[in-house]
Amino acid sequence: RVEIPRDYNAAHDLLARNAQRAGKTAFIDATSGARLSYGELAEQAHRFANALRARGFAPESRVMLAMLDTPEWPVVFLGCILAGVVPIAANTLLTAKDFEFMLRDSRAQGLLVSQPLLAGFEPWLGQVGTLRTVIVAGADDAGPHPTVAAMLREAPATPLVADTCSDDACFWLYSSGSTGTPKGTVHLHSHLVQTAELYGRAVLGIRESDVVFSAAKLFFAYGLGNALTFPMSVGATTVLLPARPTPADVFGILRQYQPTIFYGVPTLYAGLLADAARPKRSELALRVCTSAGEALPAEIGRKWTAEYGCEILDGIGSTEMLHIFLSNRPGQVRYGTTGQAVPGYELRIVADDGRECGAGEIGELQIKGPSSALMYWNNRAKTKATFAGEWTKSGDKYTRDADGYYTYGGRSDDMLKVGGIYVSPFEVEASLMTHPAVLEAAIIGVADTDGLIKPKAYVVLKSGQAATLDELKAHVKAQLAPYKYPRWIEFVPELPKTATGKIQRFRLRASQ
Ligand code: 3SK
Repeated sequence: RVEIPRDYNAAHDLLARNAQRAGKTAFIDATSGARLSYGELAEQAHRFANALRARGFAPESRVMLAMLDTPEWPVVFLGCILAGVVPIAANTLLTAKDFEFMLRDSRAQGLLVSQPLLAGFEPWLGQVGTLRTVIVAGADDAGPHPTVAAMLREAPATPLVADTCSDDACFWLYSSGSTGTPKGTVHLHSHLVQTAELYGRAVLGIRESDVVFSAAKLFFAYGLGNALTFPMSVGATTVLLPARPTPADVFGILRQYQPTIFYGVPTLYAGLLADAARPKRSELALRVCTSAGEALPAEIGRKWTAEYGCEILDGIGSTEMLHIFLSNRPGQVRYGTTGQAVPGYELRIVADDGRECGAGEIGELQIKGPSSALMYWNNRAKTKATFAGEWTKSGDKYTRDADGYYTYGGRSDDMLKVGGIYVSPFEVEASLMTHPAVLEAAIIGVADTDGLIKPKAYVVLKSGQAATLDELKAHVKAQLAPYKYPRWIEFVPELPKTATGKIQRFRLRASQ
């Protein structure tokens, strides 16, 4: 456990750690090639903090970020925290409906949105009464809206650090809910640096000379640690990519910028290994790779190590715990397992009757550690169900062997993880059922040929109605975030149900 002083501001700490590295590159935009040094980052973050104050954003007010990964992202995130304003990093892949919900739920007074995303927000933003200011990133002029660039020009660089303490709310992330309703997960000032020290430094061994690239975006807890907290905690350099990474993008970055740490997800590793134009080992500088989001199939890990001579440290974290608490370690990797507890976190596996499981027995993984979120905003029932005193329930089933290695055994609920992102079956089912030909639908996760989970739909059509598979897929794609649509659809005469009418998804899973 890392000791953090009572009077503490997380952004100030991360910037102060690099005060002697003013000339060193902190962030590189892989698309434009633009670089931001640690000195520029500190100056711009303070300017942005002053600009927020000048516009009336008081400490503890909230601002939502719907921003692409560019060097402006850390400037505004850290600037908010310096000002005591609480940034809410939101998934830019979500729909207008999701954003409207999150803005109303959080009562954010400001929205920071990247110029290319603005058009999707404008038609409905006026209806969110609590939102006072929309600030546009990645633009010099955004018509009626102020821009980050103009705010930085106009505000002084005078150091501004709000009077915060280590237990104050620092930032939020929205975690996907099992009903499809996102939950505002409140993290404290002490949490960023805890994850950097316990996982970034102690497991990854991140150091000043590292160059890092994360396929997971900064708005994910995984990406935030990978690409902002960990590199800033030691003065390393981060390459950012605004777009969703294709294998060609990733290999382009690995070749051009020579990252030493690459943070991926299993689906992407499978895509990279299948890329006929993949580089040779000698063209890259990788020393360690990580995987999270969903269990890494052992075969993908073995193939990657054989090809690139570098291990993938498969681990698991959560939005609630902020980063990885269970992971393989360099030199001790056992593919097919999620590794061992990250020192600083305690793990236990609990059976359905509340008993702690012994070796080899399956149960729910629970975590105790210093980065556990304070609560879900405005959601007492779900807060109580997840944060049980010092222990946080993961909703994941695990077994532990006699050596302390943990193996994933599925979810405790019906949620699936697709490409590392939670998908609620209820949300996809509800979307399918808005199609005029669909009577009922059930979604389960099914492994593709690489062993990676994707949504599969079982659909009951209304009597006398017809629909094609492509039509139903397109219907869901038009309503939900793109990764949520069912890759396979099977028409069935009826769904298996309990006596009280609940869909028995476990019976559909067993029929696979
Ligand atoms: O999905 C994960 O395993 C994960 C890892 C780090 C941080 C957050 C998450 C959800």
